[in-house]
Amino acid sequence: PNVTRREDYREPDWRVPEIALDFDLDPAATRVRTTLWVERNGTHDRPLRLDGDGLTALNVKVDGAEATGWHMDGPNLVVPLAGSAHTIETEVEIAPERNTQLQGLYASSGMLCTQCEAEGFRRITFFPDRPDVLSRYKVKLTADKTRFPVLLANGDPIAQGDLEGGRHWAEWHDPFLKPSYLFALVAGDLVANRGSFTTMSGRDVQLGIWVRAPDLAKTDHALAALKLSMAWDEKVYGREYDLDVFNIVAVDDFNFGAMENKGLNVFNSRYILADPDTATDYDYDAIAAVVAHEYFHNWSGNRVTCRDWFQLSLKEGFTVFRDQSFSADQGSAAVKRIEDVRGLRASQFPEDSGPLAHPVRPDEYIEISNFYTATIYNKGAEVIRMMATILGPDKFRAATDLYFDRFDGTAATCEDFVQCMEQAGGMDLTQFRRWYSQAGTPRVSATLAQEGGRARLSLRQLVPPTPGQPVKEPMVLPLKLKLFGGFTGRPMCDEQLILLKEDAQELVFENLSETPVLSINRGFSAPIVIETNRTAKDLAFLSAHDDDPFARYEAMQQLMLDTLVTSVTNGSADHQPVIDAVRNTLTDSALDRAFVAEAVLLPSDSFIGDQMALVEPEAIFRAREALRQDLGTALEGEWRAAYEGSLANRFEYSPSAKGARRLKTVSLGYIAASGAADADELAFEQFSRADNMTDRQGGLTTLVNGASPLREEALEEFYKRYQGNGLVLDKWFQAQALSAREDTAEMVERLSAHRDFTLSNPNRARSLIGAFSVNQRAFHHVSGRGYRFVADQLIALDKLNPQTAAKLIPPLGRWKRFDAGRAAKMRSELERIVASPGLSKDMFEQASKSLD
Ligand code: HT7
Ligand code: ZN
Repeated sequence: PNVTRREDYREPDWRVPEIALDFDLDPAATRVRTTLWVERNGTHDRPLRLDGDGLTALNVKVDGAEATGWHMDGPNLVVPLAGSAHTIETEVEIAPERNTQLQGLYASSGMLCTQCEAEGFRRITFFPDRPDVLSRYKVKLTADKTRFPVLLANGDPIAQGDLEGGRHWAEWHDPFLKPSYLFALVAGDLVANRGSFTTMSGRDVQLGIWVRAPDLAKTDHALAALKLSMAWDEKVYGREYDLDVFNIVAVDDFNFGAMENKGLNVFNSRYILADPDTATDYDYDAIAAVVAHEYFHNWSGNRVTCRDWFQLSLKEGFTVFRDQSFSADQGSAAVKRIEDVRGLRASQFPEDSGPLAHPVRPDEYIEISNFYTATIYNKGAEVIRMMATILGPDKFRAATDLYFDRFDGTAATCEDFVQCMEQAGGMDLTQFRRWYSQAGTPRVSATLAQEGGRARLSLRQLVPPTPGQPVKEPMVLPLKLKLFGGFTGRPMCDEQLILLKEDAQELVFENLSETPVLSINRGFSAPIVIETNRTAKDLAFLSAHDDDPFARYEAMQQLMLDTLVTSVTNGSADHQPVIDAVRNTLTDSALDRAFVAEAVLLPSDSFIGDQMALVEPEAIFRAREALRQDLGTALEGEWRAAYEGSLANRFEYSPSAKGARRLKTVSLGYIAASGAADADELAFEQFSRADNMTDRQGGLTTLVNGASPLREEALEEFYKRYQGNGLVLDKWFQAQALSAREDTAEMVERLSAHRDFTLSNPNRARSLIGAFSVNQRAFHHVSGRGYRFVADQLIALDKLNPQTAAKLIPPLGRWKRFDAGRAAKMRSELERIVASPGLSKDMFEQASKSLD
């Protein structure tokens, strides 16, 4: 397969300032008539090349006359042109109902919708399908009025009318220049939850959340989140919405979370639909975050888009940073930061240390869809966050204003963004740019040594080699730090921001009156791994006294991790320091319940494995269970008190009620781990009496990890209650795939034959296959059955939906971290995948790179 390289970027040969699309919609055969107004870009004699994917040109006209000189070059249409400006008309026929890839125009639960990012527009019509070709779109949609009473596209509605034979039409114009990946249409039998928003300059915007009629009652939360997002972007970034309408449509079959098409966002229904009976607090938060993310793209992505796909993090990293800041402002900023860092460590750190590691601005790809990664999104967001930290809030805002003003209506680069930061920040970010070009998570060692009243902090950084990048230059690492008196617990200095730029740097602190304890990388100011010479006592001290909540959480995590790693390595460890520290946090009534729930949770099996040169899944599982059991037993009274103290009367979605529910289920987990005789009944009672999905799921997952007969009863009851609800059934599959039981691999295999399991719905495929493959103990079952099962499923899924299949490859690619027996089995499954007949380029790229 072809490799696309960043260094090969060239401006487009032809611009397309205007396009008119005429769709005659039908699930079996949709006609697409396209008119392009094209202009030669510069002086050259190259023909017009229009990308296509699976299209047959039924008709090609140039300047109104039937054209003869055109030809196909593989999937693409090539039209020789003599002058500098022409109109080109093409006609194709496509079959949305046969589109299982969910790219281009496809059918989902009776509606027709599109997904064009990154290269799906070429599956709809011939076009220079690249993000630096910006056009003004006019779209006409015609369809059967009974099946598709609602016809939506980007921009503002212009006109509509009825036709003979039960058909009708609608026309939409989008006045803003946009690339083809932001094109969208939706046709379906839909209803809207409508709202309105008055922008800061006083314009009224009509809002609509479109769903199928039975789901209408589940759209209030998404609509409220949209209004909050619109107000937040005005207040925090000075960015106002620009069209008269903003529509969101929920669809059941979707490869990703959502899509920011101009004025017509299309969402995976799991990020829209919520009511207390079917959505967890996690779902509610995710809905608000994704609604905000897609809305924020209107500026960071749509008004200013990307020049080429290597610049993807320009819009994605920045927009994730924006949605993280938005969510932090809605509730507890500390808990949000903990959740984001946990997510980064669970998905991006492993990517950065494995065979698929790539820079935030990659240098090459085979299939761009494989680069919608945690590195582009989440590490990209950390890179923006570091620039915001270095510049400070006022200069950062001045820099983003400059960026939006300077590049509005254009396709920009990461370099353009950094230059705005430099100009408004009045600083040189030459070395900082390495965050865009070097892959790998930097490792920093921080050693504090005391000599009388003076302490010396020695810092060293190392950026590990990654595929294609054996040698690295030092990065700029913004580290927030502070010292605390180990005796009095008092801060010994104000928080400092230091920039670690060299391989090694030293800092000296004078006039110290007591032994200092180091608090470093506070707020996770740099996305790095940090090793310190802090003792268990220091960590326990910080977990109780640090005045930065993140650092407090981090100290507890490090204490737990050190204990667990010792236990895996030596067969046992002293659990007492962890027990004491957890007791301290759990009984500190001044702390927010949501924070407590995060702080007392043990690191996951996978994260423990990530700390070890050789991952031993069973030993890790045993060590973690032993610590869980000891914590459960030693603190049983405290867990019960926390459990009872968190029993809310009625469901309410508020930060404090969410915190209480979270702590309740965490406490339930520890009570179960203690082996208490009534634990199963307690879990079942929580499960069956719950008035909300968070509590119900908490009870269910606790039972699913165990062996009580109530386990089956709860699973059956849950299944019967939610049989018709796909999103909730996903939770049923996922809970079982994530079970800590010994026989999970076997059960998951059985579930793959369940009548409700299907690979054709991405959410369902991810709920079983995706969840199972991150269940370290089950997936890495020594027999290799987990690897075989996942490979079989992915080979089958690739035939339907290569994008979704390829995204599920990474867990198999971590073979280097495991013993020779497991590594050989993982490799042989990857080899089997690579050798599968008709393999997609998506899967080929992921699986073949994973073998290196
Ligand atoms: N910008 C959107 C990306 C996206 C996507 C990418 C590949 C395949 C399908 C997709 N659906 C949406 C989502 C976002 O970051 O907002
Ligand atoms: Zn995005």
